[in-house]
Amino acid sequence: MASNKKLLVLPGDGIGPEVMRQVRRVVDWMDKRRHVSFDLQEGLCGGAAIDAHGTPLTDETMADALQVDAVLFGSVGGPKWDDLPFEQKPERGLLRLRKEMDLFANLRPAMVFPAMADASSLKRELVEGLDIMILRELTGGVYFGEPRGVETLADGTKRAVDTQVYTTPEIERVARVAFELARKRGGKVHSVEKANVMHTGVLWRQTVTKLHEAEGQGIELHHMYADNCAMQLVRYPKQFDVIVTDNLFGDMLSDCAAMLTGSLGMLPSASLGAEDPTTGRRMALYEPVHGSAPDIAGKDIANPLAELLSFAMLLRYSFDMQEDADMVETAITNVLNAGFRTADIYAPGTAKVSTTVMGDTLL
Ligand code: GGG
Repeated sequence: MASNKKLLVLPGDGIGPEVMRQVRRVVDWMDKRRHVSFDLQEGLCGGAAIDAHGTPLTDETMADALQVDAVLFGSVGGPKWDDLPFEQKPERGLLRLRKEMDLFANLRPAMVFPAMADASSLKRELVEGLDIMILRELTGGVYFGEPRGVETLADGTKRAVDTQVYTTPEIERVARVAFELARKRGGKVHSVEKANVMHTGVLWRQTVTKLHEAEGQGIELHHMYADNCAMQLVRYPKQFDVIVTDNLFGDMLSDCAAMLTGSLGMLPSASLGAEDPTTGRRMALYEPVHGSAPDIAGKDIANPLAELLSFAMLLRYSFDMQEDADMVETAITNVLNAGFRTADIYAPGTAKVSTTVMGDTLL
């Protein structure tokens, strides 16, 4: 029977295909046991696409991504492609997807599972029950700003330039998502920038303040410098509910928050575009926060939970399958409660298992 749930799976490089395999097993399980099927196609992105087609993302795969209901992504990159020119590197495939799908809102929840409080880099009492949402602006800022590049000056010196650019509409639309999220959560937003030293930071702060006055009724808004936010995350993380910040600071602060949850291998993400006012359709890509981890690729030791949690977010946000999303998250809670751990979250007294066995146990 044809499914109306069109899904494009892009496992990517390194540990991407290994962790994605465990999601595919859950998809098969759902098909057999819950009679939920997806119109699923798999494609290449990153180094895998460079090897097969000479480009990190073909136009065909880009077109597929634009017409499906959701993309489930793995990870890209690796030393094999380090020497390629910058614009041809594996990461450009992912950045092109984000830009052309206009996925400006990257939701990165950092949640501490009950059984994982002792795996955190902080003391149990500081992280027990922690639930933070980091909202990273994903299609602007220094990752995309022009001019950018490297030039060689007359004296042979090299000069590299990246440009941080933000406009008021770009800031407004992500801040609006932050307020919407906070309204459904703890009602608090920390807007994070460097208004003391960056023009984009000043504009960010002014724009968020103005939007808050107009649309942020009932939301407690705080402004914080990014360096202070990094410190506060490791000092007293429970002060945060929603953190909204730019592309670069969001990348760094969410890795920092990952260690509060025990491992980067535990952090999922959802990248969402704007909702089409007539169809209600919204472009979406889901991926673990972690990269391709080439040092452990092919060893069957990677943690598949961030990819599985990303799949649960996909079920929740793109397919409104709340019960199935709950089921995946509950299964993850249960395997952790039962003491199963991949190497990155292993602690004495727990059972160290491979990627595949973590998938077996979850099923
Ligand atoms: N699953 C995340 C991933 O593969 N990251 C590699 C990458 O391209 N990172 C750049 C970024 O996230 O900004």
